[in-house]
Amino acid sequence: MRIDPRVGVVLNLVQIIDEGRARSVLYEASVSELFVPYMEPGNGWNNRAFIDAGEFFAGVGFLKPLKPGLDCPAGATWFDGQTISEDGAPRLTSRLACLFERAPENPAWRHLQGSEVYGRPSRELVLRSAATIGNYDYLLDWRFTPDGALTIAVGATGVIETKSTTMTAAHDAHGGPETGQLVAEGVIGVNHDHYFSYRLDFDVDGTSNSFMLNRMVPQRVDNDPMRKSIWVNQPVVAAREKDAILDIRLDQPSMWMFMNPSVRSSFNYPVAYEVMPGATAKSILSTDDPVQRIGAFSEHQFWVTPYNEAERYAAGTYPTSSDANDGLAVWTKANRTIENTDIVGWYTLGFHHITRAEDWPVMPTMWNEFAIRPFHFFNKNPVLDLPKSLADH
Ligand SMILES: [Cu+2]
Repeated sequence: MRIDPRVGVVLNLVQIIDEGRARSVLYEASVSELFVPYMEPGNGWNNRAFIDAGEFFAGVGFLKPLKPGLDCPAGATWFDGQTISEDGAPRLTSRLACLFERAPENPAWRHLQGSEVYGRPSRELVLRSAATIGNYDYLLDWRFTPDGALTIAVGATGVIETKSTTMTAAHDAHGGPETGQLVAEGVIGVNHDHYFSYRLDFDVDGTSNSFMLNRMVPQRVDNDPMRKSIWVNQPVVAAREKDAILDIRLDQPSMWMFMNPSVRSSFNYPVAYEVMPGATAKSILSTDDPVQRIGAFSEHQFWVTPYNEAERYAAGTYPTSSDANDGLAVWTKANRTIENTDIVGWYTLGFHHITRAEDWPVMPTMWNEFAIRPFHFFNKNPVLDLPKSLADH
């Protein structure tokens, strides 16, 4: 793990020790960019569409120090990090990330057999940092569990952006301003979105990986008095970038997997890691909106690109005053091949935010998350033999 002045915590060489053998999952993973457009036109507001990592890292630093006992347990392991001062000199800042273990009081598995309940308690290793960008605070978690899953979570808190008004009450249930909500007398919380692009450079048991959609397709059943339909799985390997620009579709379900076609499980499946999307938002702004052109990564939930050293930031390397000629939406127009090579996944975690009175004067932390987990990576449940009690850990 390292702390980067632009994108914060970067995980490097994420591996699992599997029966004494180190197996690679991710070469590198981090936040890549943030995009927070406000929904208020007019002078003083029409420029409020923040590309937070690319615009604000210089001189300030993306992460801010964590507070023991509030952000992380006092006994956590703490990490200092370098940021850049305005004259370009490195500056050491304490407690920019913390690492701690917690017992979520959930069984890793359990089963009632006869009159006996068998099972193992789970635990979590949490790597946490906090970004304060202007008015907002974001808690940024990487949560490892012994079953090989990694949950990536964003907790949004802090103070919402507001504008003043002469209003002291909404006109009626449907009324009030269209571009926000009255959250206190004379205070409007302005509507906006939050988008986080996560860059996930998978190396599942090696660098040459493919991206596979395992589609669930309905099928009619003939000549069966009990059934008329089932669904079957139909795996498709994405050959090019445009085959892997994705959004969750409830009516066309599929599982998204990074797999290594050359490494097989005991049952001859390619070893894989699944990306498990969470609830998310995608931008509904016009694609010709100048701010949306720069934050164009927010148009989709998932993208896959071939590894390119120069492609690290979803809105481009220099987003400030950019003419939108760099970033995910531009790179993927080339529709490069992504099969059996070094590939990178880009997940957009987003949410629309219509503010409410409860978000004032400071917003209760709201968590959004997604996860990755092994799929035919192990040959059986990897947490069968966890210690029987947390005290044995
Ligand atoms: Cu918000």
